[in-house]
Amino acid sequence: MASISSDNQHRHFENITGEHVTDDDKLLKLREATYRSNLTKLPKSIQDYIEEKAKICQPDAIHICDGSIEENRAFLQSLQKNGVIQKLEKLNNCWLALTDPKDVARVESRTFISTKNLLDTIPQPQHGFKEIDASLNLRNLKCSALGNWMSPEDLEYEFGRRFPGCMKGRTMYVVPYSMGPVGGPISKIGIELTDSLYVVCNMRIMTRMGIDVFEKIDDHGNFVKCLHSVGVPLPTERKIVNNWPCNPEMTMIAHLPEKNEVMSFGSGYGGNSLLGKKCFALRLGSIIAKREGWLAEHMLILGITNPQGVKKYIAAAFPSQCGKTNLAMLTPSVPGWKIECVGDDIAWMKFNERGELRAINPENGFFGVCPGTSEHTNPIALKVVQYNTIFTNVAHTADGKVYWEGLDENMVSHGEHLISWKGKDWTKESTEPAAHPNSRFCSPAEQCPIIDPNWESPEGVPISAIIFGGRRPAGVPLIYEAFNWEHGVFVGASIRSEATAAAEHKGKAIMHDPFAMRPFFGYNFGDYCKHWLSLNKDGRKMPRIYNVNWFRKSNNGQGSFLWPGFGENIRVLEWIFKRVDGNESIGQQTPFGYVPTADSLDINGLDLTQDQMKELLSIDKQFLKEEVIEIRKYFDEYVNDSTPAEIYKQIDLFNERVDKF
Ligand code: GTP
Ligand code: SPV
Ligand code: MN
Repeated sequence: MASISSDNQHRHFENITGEHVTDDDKLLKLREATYRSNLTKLPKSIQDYIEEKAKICQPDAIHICDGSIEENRAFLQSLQKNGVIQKLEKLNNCWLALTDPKDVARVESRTFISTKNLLDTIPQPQHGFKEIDASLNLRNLKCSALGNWMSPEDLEYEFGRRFPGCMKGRTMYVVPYSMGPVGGPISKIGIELTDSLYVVCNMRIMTRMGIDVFEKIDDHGNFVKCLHSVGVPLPTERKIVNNWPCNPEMTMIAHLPEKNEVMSFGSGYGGNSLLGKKCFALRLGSIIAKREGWLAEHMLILGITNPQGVKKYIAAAFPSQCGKTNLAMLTPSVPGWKIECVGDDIAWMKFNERGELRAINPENGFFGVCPGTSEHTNPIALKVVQYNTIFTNVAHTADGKVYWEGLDENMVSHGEHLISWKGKDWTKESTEPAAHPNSRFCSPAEQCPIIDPNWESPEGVPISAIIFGGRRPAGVPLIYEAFNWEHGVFVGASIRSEATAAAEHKGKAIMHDPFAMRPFFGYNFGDYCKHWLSLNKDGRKMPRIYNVNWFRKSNNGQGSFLWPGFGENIRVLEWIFKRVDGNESIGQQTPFGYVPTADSLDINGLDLTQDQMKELLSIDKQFLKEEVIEIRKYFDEYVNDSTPAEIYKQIDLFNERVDKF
């Protein structure tokens, strides 16, 4: 293999102090090679992949990205020149992209896995598959409540009517990247071929992108192959809105686990196009993890230190837009406690030879929800987004600041000139939101002022507790602890949560979202439960499992949030910390699990009455009865024959506890 390496430490992000950065000669020479797209200097397996796909997609040019600051500057300038992004003058090296309003979120209905056997991917639903929606343009797609499947033959057909010639008139960018620290024992490599420069610039923030990745690639192709196109070859008859080419009618996000490949067409947004994230790190990741005996999960990872200086790490899975980034960056309201952030969306976790569960954050940045982020809710995130950030679909001020719902109502009352995500003047009388509900910031993790000192530790941090949760306006208490591992797996498997704007779902229906992974399972959910259950082995320190609900509302779900949330969530983490330390006296048994005994949650200084606290922890027999029925029905109907016996045992035990309650 030709040597393309960089053993020197070069800066990855712009230095806000403006310090001048120089590179050494060796690196400059490597860059020259990549700028000239010198394919023959790349590992053979990559050359073959690029040539194979370039032959089909027929780009005008191929650019092999080196990941340098200089290259990134040139890319941003080009995006600016072409009207894809605009500079936010009041921030430091920050940019705003406004998309075609048809391309604003993940499209779950067009996302699927293609394997030879359907059952490898999804369970057979008891009442058969849903009717296929012809407007999807996805032949014979099998859609279930737990993911979608297509046969390799049908995928070949769908690939054939999308990708040939799809990059005509455009450049194919080759993005080499690592999920996890480059070369780490848990890390994995991907190559994304894309015709979107916006995607390249976001991938550079979200992953470790750069030529040093090439060094880790062997001739057998030990990398995940990711192909992405916005699906608008040039010249085009299509009306391109906001200089954001996309092809919503033909969008598809396909995964081929048997070939370690992802093929994404038609969308430039978030999880549809930044293929290292959901496609690789979760869907393909969960398959690799099962095969190799570890876990790839939709989880944040945080470090928590008590006033005595004792530190633990916790992982937490909440569905999209349910509070992971906020919890990962929490500013404690209780003095003496400290939170440090390892990751805000994805965890790869593996038991080591000492039986400890070790977790890494495979990402390199945050792709965070903007609306609701403020000095009060998440002051840390606000610091992170001050520089080197790409915002998408937020509102802005005429003088180059950002704005979104919840950020700072003074900006509205002081009469700042606001421009909505749709590019229109916006005032508080406007009937549409200023920022899209799924508008996002994309920022480097290293900029987080509370980033954990071990966040890039290749072997990961030790996890003492796993938290599940979701948006449950009624019935589910603020916090409870599972009785044991098997019960904890059942708790994860029965997560339900209100729909959010992270995907195309409309309204606020309570959806099942097991393990917060429903849109991200790479394989049959029944097998996924079996895999989790199989992890409990002698000699392993199994983390305790919890469930939280920050979103309970008064008046049986009809009123306003009962719990203040955000920085006050430290009070719940404190209870968990003490339980993990073996303080059994602060928990009492209920049908859900152990909930805090009266007064064991510190609510000192909170504007919360005893009655409200009672309501937050209250448990209603009628609600429980309906919950048991709903969960059993869900497994019967959608997991069907794939349901492990242990899950039915847990449902029966839950039912018995409810009967006795
Ligand atoms: P994804 O990036 O889509 O996976 O979302 P996420 O799980 O990281 O959610 P995030 O932390 O971005 O929060 C989503 C929304 O929920 C934001 O509008 C937050 O302000 C709001 N939110 C987060 N934590 C809390 C909380 O403790 N209480 C309340 N009431 N709202 C919260
Ligand atoms: C999510 O939806 O869980 C996200 C945003 O984190 S996206 O990257 O679009 O998947
Ligand atoms: Mn997420």
